[in-house]
Amino acid sequence: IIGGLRSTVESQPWIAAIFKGNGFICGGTLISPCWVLTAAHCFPSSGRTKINRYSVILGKNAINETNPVKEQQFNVSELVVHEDFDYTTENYTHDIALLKIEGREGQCAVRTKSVRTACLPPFQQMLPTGFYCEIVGYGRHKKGGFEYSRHLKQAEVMLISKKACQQYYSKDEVNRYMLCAAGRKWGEDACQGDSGGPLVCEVNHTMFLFGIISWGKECAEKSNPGVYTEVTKYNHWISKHTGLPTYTAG
Ligand code: 4AZ
Repeated sequence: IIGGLRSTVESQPWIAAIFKGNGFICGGTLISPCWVLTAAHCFPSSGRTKINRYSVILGKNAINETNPVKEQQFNVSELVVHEDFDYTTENYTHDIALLKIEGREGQCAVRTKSVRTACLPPFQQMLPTGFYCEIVGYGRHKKGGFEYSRHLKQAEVMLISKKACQQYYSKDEVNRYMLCAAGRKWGEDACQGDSGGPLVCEVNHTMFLFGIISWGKECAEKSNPGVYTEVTKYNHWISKHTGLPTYTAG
């Protein structure tokens, strides 16, 4: 995350850190005790990728630090990459994937001060242009830098209309399955390593997952909004694969 502030898992308890072996690969969001929503492009050889190498840690304040009191660690028992995501093109349509998580004793996540779910907004619900939301992640923290943040970060970004976003990019690149957001003066943005993580928006005092950090041209550059998978286009897909209701509030 470029710009913004250092965060804590207590303020973003739905953040998930996804690892392949010992290496951190992507962010994710806990949407129910057993399911993490993330980006399809985190799983290159998609489809039937070997899931036994992946693990998910919830309640993690920093990638290089371990706090057994706050953290909950899981294996991945199912990986569902969207059927229509095509890794071979430069096109990031349907950049969405689900991980079913399973602890050592077969358990799912337990709600604590550092671990809880974000809600799924209703199908096709739209927030107005200019609405402020939060992005969260462990990725690059400096414009032009290569280093990942040592701590969880969050930043405020403003939703941009699809029309405006298609003018910054193009109609081919930004379609109806995506939403765009940018910092107040382009100073806040998601960056490499933040992919898969949440764009959450507060509605009725409840945090809803509206976007999955997906792509963008560079990071925090003027006229290059961040592009997100629009979660409210996928309620039925999520429900079909998880058995969750299409809308989860409270
Ligand atoms: C990435 O490489 C990435 N500025 C994610 C988000 C953005 C750029 C790159 C948006 O994962």
